[in-house]
This record gives sequence, C-alpha cells and structure tokens, in this order.
Amino acid sequence: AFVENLLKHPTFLDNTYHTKFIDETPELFQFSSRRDRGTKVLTYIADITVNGHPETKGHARPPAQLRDPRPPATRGEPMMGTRNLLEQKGPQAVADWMSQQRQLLITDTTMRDGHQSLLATRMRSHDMIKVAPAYAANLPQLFSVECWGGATFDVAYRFLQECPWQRLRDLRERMPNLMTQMLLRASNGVGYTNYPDNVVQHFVKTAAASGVDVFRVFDSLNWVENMRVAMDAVIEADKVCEGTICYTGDIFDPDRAKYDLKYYVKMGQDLKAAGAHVLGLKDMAGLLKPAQARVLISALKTEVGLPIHFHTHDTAGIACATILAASEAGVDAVDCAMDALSGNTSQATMGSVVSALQHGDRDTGLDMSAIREISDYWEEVRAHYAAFETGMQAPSSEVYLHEMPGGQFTNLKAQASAMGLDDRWPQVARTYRDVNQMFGDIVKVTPSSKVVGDMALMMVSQGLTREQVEDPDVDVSFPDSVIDMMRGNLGQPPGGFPDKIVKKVLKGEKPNLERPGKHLDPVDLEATRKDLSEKFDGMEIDDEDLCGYLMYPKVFVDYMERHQQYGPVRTLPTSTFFYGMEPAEEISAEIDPGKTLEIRMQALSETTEDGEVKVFFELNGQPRVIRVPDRK
Ligand code: BTN
Ligand code: 3PY
Ligand code: ZN
Repeated sequence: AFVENLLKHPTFLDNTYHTKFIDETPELFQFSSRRDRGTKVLTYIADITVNGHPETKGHARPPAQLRDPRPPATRGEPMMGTRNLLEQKGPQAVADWMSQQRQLLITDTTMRDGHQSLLATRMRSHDMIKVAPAYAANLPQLFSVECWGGATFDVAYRFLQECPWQRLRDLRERMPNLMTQMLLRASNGVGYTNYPDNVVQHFVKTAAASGVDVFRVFDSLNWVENMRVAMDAVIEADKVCEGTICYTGDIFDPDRAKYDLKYYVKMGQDLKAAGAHVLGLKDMAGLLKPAQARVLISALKTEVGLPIHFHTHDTAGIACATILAASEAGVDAVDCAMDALSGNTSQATMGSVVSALQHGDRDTGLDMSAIREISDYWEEVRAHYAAFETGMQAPSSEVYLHEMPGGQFTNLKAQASAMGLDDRWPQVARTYRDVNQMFGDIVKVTPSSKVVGDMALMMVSQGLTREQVEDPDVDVSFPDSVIDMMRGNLGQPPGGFPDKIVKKVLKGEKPNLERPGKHLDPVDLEATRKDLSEKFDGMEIDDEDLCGYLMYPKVFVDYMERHQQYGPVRTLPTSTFFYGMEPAEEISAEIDPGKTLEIRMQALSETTEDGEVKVFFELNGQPRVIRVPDRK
C-alpha cells in the first residue's frame, strides 16, 4: 500500500520529490482502502471537466460573472412565524389561526413545484440552502415554503447525486420560523405506485422527524379511502394534514357532470371526516377559471368548514385572476412562485399577487422589496439551469383540451420529440384527451397522468384510434402502466374504470376493486435495513436511507455506489457540478460545517496513450493530479 501511495503521489509523479519527501508526507502512510472525500470530489470535477455531464452536453456553461449567485442579505433575526405556532400549539391551532385571520396567506413553491414545472426538477440543494436564511428573515409572514416531495425526491438521488433528506434538514435548520411543506402522493408516497401501509407510515414518520411541517396529501384518482393511511400517519406525527382534492374538468360544464360542485363538496366533507386540518384544493393543471373559483371556494368554505389552501398552475396564463377571485371568495391560503420561477406551467407570480392585494382587506403583509431581492437571486440561479429549460415561450389555453398537469405538459412534449413525434403534438394532445375519456374521465395527476401519457404516446406512435383500442377484435399491446392501473393497483376512480376497457386490457383477468394496500404484505423494515447494510459493508443505514431504498431500491443503490466514488458533490457550485472547471478557476466547497475544500484547477494534460487525461489541481494549496479516462 505504501508503494502504491508513493507511486500515485503528485509530488512523486512530478519528479520533484527529494529524500525528505517520505518523512514529510504523512498521507503516504494512510492505507485506507477508501479514498478521502477531497480526492473523490476532485475525481468528479476532473471527470465532468474532461467528459462533460451527461445531462448538459451540448449546452454552453453559464457566463463567469453569474457563477455563484449571491443571496440577499438577511434583515435582522427571523421574526416569529407559522412554525413557532405549530411547535407551541400544534396543527389544530395553525388551522384555527388560518380561519380567523384576514390576510391572504401565501405559500412559496419555488423550491418544489416551481422548478419541477419549469426546469425538469433539476434545481440543486446548494442553490436553495443559500437563500433559505433570507426567506426566514425577510419574509416571515409566509404561510409555508413548499420545498420537498413530489418529483424532487427521486430526482435528487437519480440525477443530482444528492440526498433529498439532507436538503430537507438543511432547509429546516435555516428557516426555523417558517413551516416547510411537502407534496405526498398518499399511498404512492413520493413514487409512482402504491406501497405497503407500513412503508407509507414509516416514510411519513421519518419525513416529519427530518423536518416536514405541512403534508399536502392527495390521491391520483381522488379516492379518499386510499388517503387514510397517509393522513393518519401525518396526524399521528402531530403535523399539519392538508387533505387534498384534485380539481379536474369544469364545474360549469354540463358535459363534465361527473366532477360537479356536489362532487367536490362531498369530497371536502369526506376529507374533513378523515381528519384533515386544512382542505387542499389542488388544481394541478391550472383548469379552474375565475368565475368557477368563486363558486367552488364559497361552497367549500360554507359546506366543509375547513380553512382552504388553493394550488394552481399558470399554464393558460390565468392563474393570478383565479387566485384573486378565490381570495374574494374567502380562500385562506394560496400558492405562488417567486417571479423569476413563476408563470407558464409553474405557479402564479408572487410579486404580482402580493402587489394586487396591497392596501386592500386581504393584504398579505409580505414585503415587495424582499420578494424582488429573492426573485433577483432566483433569476441568477435559473441561468445555470438553461440546459433544462423546456422552451415553452407562451401561455397555452390548449391545457383546457388535454388537462395535463404542469409538471407533465412540457415533459410529455419532450418525450414526444424524443420519439420523433415533434410535428404531431396537437395529435398527442387530442389523444391524451381521448384516453382520458376512454378510461372513464379520471383525475390526471402523478401517477395517473403518467399512465394516460404512456397510453397516448403509444397510440400516436402506432397510429391507433380510440375506436380501434376499444374494439375487442383489434389486438392491442398495452403499456405496463395501463395494465397495472386497470388491475386496480393505483386504486379506483369515482364510478370505477369502464368495464369495456378493463376487459380489453386485462383479457378477462379480474381487477382488484379494493384498496391496494389491503393486499400488500407489510415490509419487514429491520430485515431490509440489515440486508442493505450488508450490501454496503456493514454501513449504518438510518431511517432516511431506508426510506430512500423502500421508495426506489435501484435508484437508491446506484446513488450510494456513485456516492462512494464521487463523495459529497452536492456541495459544489452548480456551474462546477454540471460543467466542471476551467484552467485557473478557483472554487470552494464546504463539505462539512467549517470544513471547506479550496479547489483550484491548474491545467489539463493531452490525452495519454492509454486514453487518460491528467487533471492538475491545487486542493487547499497542495498539488493534486487526477487521471480520468477520456470517454469523449
Ligand atoms: C446521471 O446522470 O447518471 C448522474 C450523473 C452522474 C454521472 C457520473 S458524472 C461523472 C461520470 N461521467 C459520466 O458520464 N457519468 C458519470
Ligand atoms: C407531483 O406529484 O409531483 C405533482 O406535482 C402533482 O401535481
Ligand atoms: Zn402543482
């Protein structure tokens, strides 16, 4: 091991060693089989510098003056906020306070739905954590900060090489006065399929312990029966349970009578009876129009009696109008995104909503200059994610045709392009609508929206019409996700799936009409923890890691393996993470509180005969050479 260390040492490699070198170089005697974290991080930077990041290939790196966006200064110590109320008096007190006070409460969604809808969920923790103290100090009147759940969980492991739980803990610590909020897909957890009840329970318990205060719980088919396990777990953890209605259709349209006012009022009452502290109204596609919002919110307020938290998307460009109508009808809280990450498939523009309400009886109390400063920061951050921009240039009333959720719209468009269907998007949109009707007019939100999208893409690419798909004499090979849903594995929509399509998809196999969790055996959590630990040489597996594995076994294991190779790359600046470094560039990365790596890249060698590139660094003033294979 000593000789190996010596042969690899940059000073030795450079031929600059002298006789005292061995005595003066203690790291030659460190024979750990694991490389140190500094070397791991340098290896990552060297690899990205030489080979590029697979996800940003072909995109220019952001200009140097934008490289490390600086957050706004904090204005004194954070004032008391909703989190203090939750900690001191509990979730029911939060709900009571929501109903009693007059200002329109605002949730900031920038760190979850905002980038999920605009930047393919790719925003890194590094860019969020830096600005969290400014939220706490400068916007203490916020109702909550939605910063966790939905698609952010698996994207963190899968594409960003970071632990979603660490993000949660870091944000929680920096916003001690504000409630954090997550999006939970009820029995689907933060995944795409129903999990056993004890997995859902363990996940909620762990999320609450790691820092989630408000759980927005929804079911992708609006089946309250399938929401109880998750809701009960939130209530048990003494956190705010926002039992949520997903809005679809149009309450004024007689052709969509399935989802009429009565339907939503009944669902609201059922959620109240199930123990919700707050009623969530989740308009994931941005379909609720201003006049309908007035009627729906008024009815829910009087007939249900819970405080109402309204979420919508600006896909059709009308979200601000709908929010103002909802505000007049007495909605208690609404979701907005900071200006720079708002609009189009994201949420309504916070500065515009706050400004529109100023000096009126529902004035939000939020400081416009604080919003502007934080939004300016997000604008600089967004420039780093140009590779993930969707290209959506304008609002689109087409959403009323297909009803795709904000997070899916641009994603499906990109998927269609990748399949060579660029010029047939209008057909994809119409087919998506047809599939919805064929499935019996269902709520479309993760994961049911993915099933409808899979089916629509399959039909367009194979040139199949709805009539052909439904025809018992035409042989159709259905996507796995469609078979799974028709089997009942996501639960049941109101009125069930139409017999005709179930028969065709399942070829006579009987679907399960009961709650899927009723038939899923509990997972032996401790045995799973032990297996996982053994897989990683006896490493301690805490509840967070266990939950990551339970939700996404393969994604989690791949993440862990990369982590062993590349170390804490989540601490790198975003331009370095996605584009590597340039000669003479210097960065720092705080890998632990108070432990900072100062990294300077000096130069790159030509590619050697064995196909490697040597990358010359200084790490905390010490020269280091990393060799990486040239895979270009
Ligand atoms: C992914 O997109 O699969 C996650 C990103 C990490 C992949 C690492 S980055 C360095 C190395 N170069 C590649 O092309 N892949 C790995
Ligand atoms: C999610 O489940 O990720 C959503 O954003 C649904 O709207
Ligand atoms: Zn949303």
